[in-house]
Amino acid sequence: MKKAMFIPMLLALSATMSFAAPYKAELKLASATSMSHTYNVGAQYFAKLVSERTGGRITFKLFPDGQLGKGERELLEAVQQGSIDVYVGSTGPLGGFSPSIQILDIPFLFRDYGHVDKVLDGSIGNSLLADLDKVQMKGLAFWENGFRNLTNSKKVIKTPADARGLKIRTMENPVHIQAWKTAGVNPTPMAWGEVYGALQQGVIDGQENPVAVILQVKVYEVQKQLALTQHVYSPAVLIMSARRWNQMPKEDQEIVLQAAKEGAVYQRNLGRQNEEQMLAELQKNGVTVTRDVDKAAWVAAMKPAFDAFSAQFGKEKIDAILNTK
Ligand code: EAX
Repeated sequence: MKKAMFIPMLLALSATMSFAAPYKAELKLASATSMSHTYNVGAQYFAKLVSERTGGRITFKLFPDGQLGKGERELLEAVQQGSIDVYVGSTGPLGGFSPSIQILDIPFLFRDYGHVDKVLDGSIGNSLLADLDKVQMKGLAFWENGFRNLTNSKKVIKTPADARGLKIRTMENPVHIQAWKTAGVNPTPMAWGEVYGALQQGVIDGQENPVAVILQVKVYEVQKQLALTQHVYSPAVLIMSARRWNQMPKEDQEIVLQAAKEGAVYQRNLGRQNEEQMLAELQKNGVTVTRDVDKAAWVAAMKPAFDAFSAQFGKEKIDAILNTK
């Protein structure tokens, strides 16, 4: 080929090839709980997978302890607006953004962890995550908060009658609020960042959370009675802002999604495999753990809420969850 032709062809070729720099970003990942809590131990594992699989192009900076928002509702607002890139936390306030997810908050809906995994990792869970696309969020995967248990500063609690009249903090979640009302308790919805102080000052008598939160976020320092009511399963979720998600090339989106799923298995097991050890730790810190809770009495006490929300979400949807084997 004549030299005179070669140069213009090379220039034309280089002009057509895209030399865009590979996508690179450090993403802000926020939560309301401590760095030692399963959310952030899981988030470090997730971040490691993504960084390794993108050759270090995509990394994460973790902001635990509500540094970027005093409660999970505020953090979710920030993810929706795109000022936080990734949220890891409970689905408690998420119903205020995507109502369909509140079906998961119905008391005594889930039998055990096996039932939880089949529902959340199957078509029902996938559909609930897909609903988040409508509210500028990309639901990456369900992680786990756990089965919620009741703590208080006053007395041993075995039955709803023991808890009658106590002021119990709940998440900002109408299903939980209704459930506690029907159980004869005074529910006080409150952002997580305000709970420790309110318990310390005696503004509220108790709160309810999974064992991992009670230990790893030091609730035991201000609550010495723990009743293993397991009255509701509390999912967690890893959510990316749609703004950030849409910036990512497809291959990076796939890497992030796969790491979120692998992170879900790892993070769920952190709470499940260590629950007995965490309970022993709580007892060492002066907590009285009541295991012989009258479960049937709690199911009966919260049943009006269960029935009310079955009507609201549709009996067929509830049955689809109950009948998942
Ligand atoms: O997600 O607000 C709550 O009680 C949540 O369970 C806690 O922040 C962990």
